[in-house]
Parts: sequence; structure tokens; C-alpha cells
Amino acid sequence: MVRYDPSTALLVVDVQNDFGHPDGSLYVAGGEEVVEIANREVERALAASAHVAYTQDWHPPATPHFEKDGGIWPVHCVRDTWGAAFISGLEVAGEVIRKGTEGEDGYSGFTVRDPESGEPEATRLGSWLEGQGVQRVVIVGIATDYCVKDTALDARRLGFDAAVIAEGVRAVNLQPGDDERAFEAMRAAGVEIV
Ligand code: VGL
Repeated sequence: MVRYDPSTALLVVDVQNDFGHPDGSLYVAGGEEVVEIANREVERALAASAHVAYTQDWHPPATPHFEKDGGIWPVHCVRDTWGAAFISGLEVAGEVIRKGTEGEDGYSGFTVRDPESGEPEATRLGSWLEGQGVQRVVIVGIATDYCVKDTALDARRLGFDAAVIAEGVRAVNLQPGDDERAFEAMRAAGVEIV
């Protein structure tokens, strides 16, 4: 079990219909199982006066992030649609940070990237955490090998301690073993896998 305190924030990454509902356009196997774990951790975090933040992929209808527009992914998490909404049953009790809103690639909750130039840009997450006095983040969500990994690596790069709850994440696994490689990369960066 991870511990929570007022200098810790739970980050609930992309627990959205398109990633975690079986009818979602980029369904990640077992994604719906993350809801129960996330809710349990939200309760534990709030009980310890820790902070809670949620990320949401929030794309325009056309973006070079999507295969139809030159990218690699099926259309997913288009703003204000069912696919972009949090999975029903997720307890939302904290700050919501949207990413990819201008059509950027938005894997990390902390930074988005211009899909053509690769130019990075910060989201509000890092400054919000700093404003709350957060020094450590605990991560659950979808997907282990994309948004969870990139969020955890960015957290370390920005100087936060970071832990990922293994039972609270699920992987796309475009290539078999992507989940294991993601865990290894996070461990190598000093992320605690719990
Ligand atoms: C994600 C693929 C494309 C994720 C986002 O949330 O991990 N995966 N966009």
C-alpha cells in the first residue's frame, strides 16, 4: 500500500471511456478495472489530506495525432463527447487537467508536444502541484505504456518523487511486452512500482 500525506498528490490518468470502456475506440484491455482501484486510492488520499488530480485527453475532432489526419491512433477522446468523458462510476473529487486540447500529442499529464515539430509545452499540472506544495505523486490510470509512463517520467524529470500502483494501471501493448518495458523504464528513472 502506498502512503499519502499533504505533500502527496494522487494522479488519476485518463480514466476515460475511449481507453477504459469496452465500447471505447482505443479500448485498453481491463481498463474498466482501474475505476475501482482509483476510487479506493481517491478515498485513501482524501482521508490523509493528500491532493487528487485527474488528467483527461481532450482532442479536437481533427488532429495529426489521429491516423485519419496523419498520426498513428484511431480517433479518441474528442472533447465534449462520450469517449472523452470519465468512465461512469469514477469518483471525481479533485483538479481536472486536460491535455491535447489544441491537437498536440498529449501523453504526459505534464507536457504536450506539437505533433509536427515535436515542440514541448507545459500543461497546468506541474504548476498546480507546486502551488499545492506537492513533492510526491502516486499514479494510477491508463495506459501503462503511454500516458502513465510519460507522466511518471516527467514527474521525475521535474523533481517529484513518484510511485505507480501496478494493479491500478493497464497497458495498450501494441507490441507484446510494452508493459514490462514501461515498468523497467519507470524503475530506471527512480519511479517506485508498488
Ligand atoms: C493514450 C494512446 C493515445 C493514453 C493516449 O492515454 O495512454 N494512449 N493517446
